[in-house]
Amino acid sequence: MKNNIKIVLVSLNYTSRSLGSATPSTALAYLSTFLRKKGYDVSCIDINHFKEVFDYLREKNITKAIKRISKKVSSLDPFLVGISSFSSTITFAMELAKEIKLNNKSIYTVLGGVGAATKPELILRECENLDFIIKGDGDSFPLLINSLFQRKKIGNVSGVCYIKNGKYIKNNDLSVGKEINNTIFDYESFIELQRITPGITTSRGCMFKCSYCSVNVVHTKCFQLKSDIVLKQVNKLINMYSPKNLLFQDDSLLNNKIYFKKLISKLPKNSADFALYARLDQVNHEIIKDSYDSNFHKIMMGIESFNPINLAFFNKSIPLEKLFSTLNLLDKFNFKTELSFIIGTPYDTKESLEIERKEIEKIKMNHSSNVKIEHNILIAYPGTKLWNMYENKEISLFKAFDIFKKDEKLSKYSSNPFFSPFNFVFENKKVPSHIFRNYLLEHLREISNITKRINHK
Ligand code: B12
Ligand code: SF4
Repeated sequence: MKNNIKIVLVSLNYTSRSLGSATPSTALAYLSTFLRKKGYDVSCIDINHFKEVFDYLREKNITKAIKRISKKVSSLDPFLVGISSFSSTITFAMELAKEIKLNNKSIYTVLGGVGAATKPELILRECENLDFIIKGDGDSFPLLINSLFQRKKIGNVSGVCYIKNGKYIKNNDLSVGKEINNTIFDYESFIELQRITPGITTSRGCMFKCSYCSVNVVHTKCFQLKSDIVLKQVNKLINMYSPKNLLFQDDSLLNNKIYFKKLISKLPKNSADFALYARLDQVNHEIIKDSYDSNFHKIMMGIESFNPINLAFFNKSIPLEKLFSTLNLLDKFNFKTELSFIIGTPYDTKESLEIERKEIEKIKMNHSSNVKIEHNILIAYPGTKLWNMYENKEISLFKAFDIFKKDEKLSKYSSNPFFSPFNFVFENKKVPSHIFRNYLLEHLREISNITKRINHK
C-alpha cells in the first residue's frame, strides 16, 4: 500500500568510461524495488547515467556536478536521501549531503554501501550533514525511514549508526539481508537512465582473502543467492529491458562450480550475451565450453602480477603457467577477455615492471583483438588486510596526486588516506618515493604505447 513518503537514492560510483556504459547501480536497484514494494515513492539517480552531471565530472567540475545533483534532488522533494558509496566516493557523498542540507535542512541523509561500512563513526563525526549510516545490506532501511517519519525513537534498528548528543550510537550489524536479497529488482525507479546493461551479483562476500580486496568488508559472511531467485531475476530483466549484454558481477562466478553449472544450464537461450568475472585458477576447457554453450562471450580475470613476490603479498596464488594456454582456449571459443593487473606494490622494481611489460606484449601480440589489458595502481582501501598493515605501520603510503591527475575524481578533497584513498600509493622497499612514482608513470606510458602499437598493426 502506498505511503506517499518520497525517497531519493543516489549512486556516486562514477566511472569515466562513457555516459551510460556502466551497469546501473545494483545496490540502488535492490533498495528501490524493495522500498517501492513497501509503498514508498522512490527515485534513483545514478551519476553514470545523468548526462549533465557526467559531463561536469568529465570536466572535473565537481562543484557544478554536486549542485546539479542537489538541484535534481530538490525538484523531487524527498523526505530522505540515501547515498550509496565506495571508499573512493565518501568525500563526494559528504559534499553532496552538505549541499542537500544547505537547500533544505529538513531532508534526512543516510549513507550506505562499502564506503560507509568501515569506520562509520569517523565518517559521521567528519560530516555532520550525514544523519545516519546503515551498515550491511539495507534490510532495516524501511524501519529507519518509518521511525523518522513517525518521529519515533530509532531504538534498535539493525545496522544503523549515528551521533546523538556527541555520543556515537551503533546498533548491531545485519550483514546478510534476508529480505532484500530475495527481492527481484528492476530499474523502474531510475531517472535519466541512458541504456541498460544489467549487472547481477549472485553472491555476497568471498571465500578467498586477497589482501587488497574489500568484498568481505560489507559482507563478512559468504552467501549465495538461491539459483531459482537468480534465474527469476535474469528472466525479469531480459523480459523487461531486452538488453544486448548482461553482466554477472560476482568477483568470481566460479567460486561454486556446481552452482555455476546448474545456473548457466537454465539461463534463457538466445537472449542476451552474458559476461562473467573469474579467477584464472578456476577456468578450464569444460567451463569455457559450457559457458559458451550458455551464451557467455566475455570473461574478466584479475591476473594482478607476474611477480611471485607480489602475488604472495596479495595473498593470491594464481597458476600463471596456465595463463597462455587458457587464453588460447578462450580464443578458440572467440571469447572477449579482459585481464587486469595491479602495479605499485612495495616490492615492484624497475626490472619486475619491465618483465611485466614483456609478458603483456606477448599476450597482446598473440591475442590482440580478443584481449584487453587493464592496469590499476594499488590502493589500500579501509578495512582490507593492506589497510590494517598500513595502520599497524608495517607498510607506508605516500601522497601521489600527480599519478591520478588524469583521473582526478575527488582526490584532492582530503589528504587523509581514509577519505581520499586515490591520493595515496605504497612506499617502495627499494627506492625513494619520487623515483618509484616515476617507475609507475613510465610503466603506464609504456603499456599504453604497446597497446597502441599492437592494436594499430
Ligand atoms: C559493479 C562494480 C563497479 C561498477 C559500479 C557501477 C554502479 N553503477 O554502481 C564500476 C565499474 C563503476 C566500479 C568502479 C570501481 N570499483 Co567497483 N565494484 C563493483 C562490484 C563488482 C559490484 C558492486 C555491486 O553491485 N554489488 C552488489 C550490491 C547488491 O551490493 P552492495 O553494492 O554492497 O549494496 C548493498 C549494501 O551495501 C547496501 N547499500 C549500498 N548502498 C546503500 C545505500 C544506502 C542508503 C543503504 C541504506 C544501503 C546501501 O544495500 C545494497 C543492497 O543489499 C563490487 C564488488 C562486489 N562484489 O560488491 C566492486 C567494488 C565495489 N569496486 C571496487 C573498486 C575498488 C572500484 C574502483 C576503484 C576500481 C578502479 N580501479 O577504478 C572503481 C571506483 C569508482 C568510483 N568512482 O568510486 C571495490 C570497492 C572498494 C572500496 N572499499 O570502496 C569493490 C568492493 C571490489 C573489490 N574487489 O574490492 N565498480
Ligand atoms: S579479489 Fe576476488 S578472489 Fe580475492 S577475495 Fe576479493 S573477491 Fe575474492
